[in-house]
Amino acid sequence: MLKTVRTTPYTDQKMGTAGLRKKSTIATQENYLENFVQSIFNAVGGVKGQTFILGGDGRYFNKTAIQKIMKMSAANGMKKMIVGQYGLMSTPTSSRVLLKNKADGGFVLTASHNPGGINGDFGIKYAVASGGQCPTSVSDKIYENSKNIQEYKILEAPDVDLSCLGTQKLGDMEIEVIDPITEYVQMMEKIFDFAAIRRLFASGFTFIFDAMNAVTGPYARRIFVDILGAAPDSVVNDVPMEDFGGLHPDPNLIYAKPLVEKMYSDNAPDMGGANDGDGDRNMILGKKFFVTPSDSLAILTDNYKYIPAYKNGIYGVAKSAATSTAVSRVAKALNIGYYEVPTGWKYFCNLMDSNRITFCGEESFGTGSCHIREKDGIWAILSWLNVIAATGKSVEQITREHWQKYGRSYYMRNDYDGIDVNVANKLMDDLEQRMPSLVGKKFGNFTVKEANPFIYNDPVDGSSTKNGLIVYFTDNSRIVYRLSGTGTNGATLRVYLERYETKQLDEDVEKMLEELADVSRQIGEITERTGKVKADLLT
Ligand code: G16
Repeated sequence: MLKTVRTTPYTDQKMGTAGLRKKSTIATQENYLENFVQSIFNAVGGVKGQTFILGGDGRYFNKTAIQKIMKMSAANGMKKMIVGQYGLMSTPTSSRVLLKNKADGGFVLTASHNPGGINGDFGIKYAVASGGQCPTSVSDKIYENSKNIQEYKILEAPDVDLSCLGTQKLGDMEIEVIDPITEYVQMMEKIFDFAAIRRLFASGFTFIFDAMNAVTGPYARRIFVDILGAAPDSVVNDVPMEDFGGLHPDPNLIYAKPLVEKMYSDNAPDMGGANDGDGDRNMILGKKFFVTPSDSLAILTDNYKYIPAYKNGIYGVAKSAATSTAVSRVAKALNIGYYEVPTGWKYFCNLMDSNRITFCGEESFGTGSCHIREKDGIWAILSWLNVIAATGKSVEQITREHWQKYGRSYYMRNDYDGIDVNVANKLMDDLEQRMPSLVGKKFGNFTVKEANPFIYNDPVDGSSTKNGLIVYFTDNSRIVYRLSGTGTNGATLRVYLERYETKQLDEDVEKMLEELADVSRQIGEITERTGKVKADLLT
């Protein structure tokens, strides 16, 4: 039976960098999810007759939310919903399924790399027909709608069984339950040289992949072990759990600690990798060796010809402004297009749709290509495996040869967490005001050459976005300041440090960037304003 439920608005449903992210305790409040979903449907002019994709990373509230969304979609006249078996689907798979079926939209229930569970976070990523996250113009409309919502529609019906593949009905809406892993595998097989990677594993190449108890566990087992022949124990933490088994599913040196320890031990495998909660982020490690996401993008771009899907050439490459400039040097050498965009994968999508770029990536452990409109964690790991299989070189060798050829961007992100939102906003506003007066000033060994807010003018739709503040120094070093758009606990100030060197110097990145980190605190007046003498997290 169709029911119209009266509701009262929540005023905090503004989407961040990628969708809505909230503490689980907030997301599970009465009508909270329902208000948000109905606001989306209202903002896009209704979903009657449309097809949507639905899945999630399996975190707490995933199961309940999926049932609610299916029933609301049916009540709003949707024609068809394609749902992942057991309600699971990674973000990259969702983008693929959306594009393949020419669907009108899609939801991935995830707070990405944020922890899960009752005391963790929940979230919703909303993708549009292009396969990418909804643009700001759409999320603004949804937010306006959410502030005035009075009612939502829902079907009163028993829960849908999502364990069996195939088609069923919910009211008048068709529900197709699919195996998302098969969908994903079919796409990867077309991109990579699976035979070469199979030979690599057969030759004794050792590997470990940490799925962090999140959505990519079953994908990794099927692809790396069952299909490519890696040893069965090379995929760990591969059962998706509602609280990720207490792990923080953010694949970086801090949160993927057990993997990092293994890769830095004497019996380290040849390569290590990890993904985040919803499978769009990745980390790459060699034996006692870490590849920064910025270098990873540059290296994959430089080696595109080894990957079958790209061997005939790539259009160009893009990175977020905060990401190191490593890939810019590769783009120049290859004579391909090069773009710098604001933080947020959605900004790459127009560039892909218009064939301006093939590869893109961000410092926040996101790498991908135009095969979909999201970043793709397993794609990145397979890319490295493919390059290793083709060149016969180790992760470290590939990276060091890259630095020799192009020089090295010593790079690090400093996060100052849990700052009062007003303090953080004022810090950024005041710094922006002070920027012109910084030019020409000397801070220790660093002299400011230029200091501007980063403004992106989209070459396709003409929209303009301001995101972050950049200070350039005369020696080609840079500091980028921006506030995170994905946190759920006060504000996080991110400070990105980069120093470019052509000589082989110290291996200790933290030491190499020590003075620049001090300079970043001085310029941003970080300690005076936040009381923090050091960053809370270095990645
Ligand atoms: C999301 C976006 C990414 C972006 C990241 C930035 O990642 O999809 O494109 O780089 O947020 O996060 P912040 O604003 O906190 O720096 P994900 O993996 O959380 O979806």
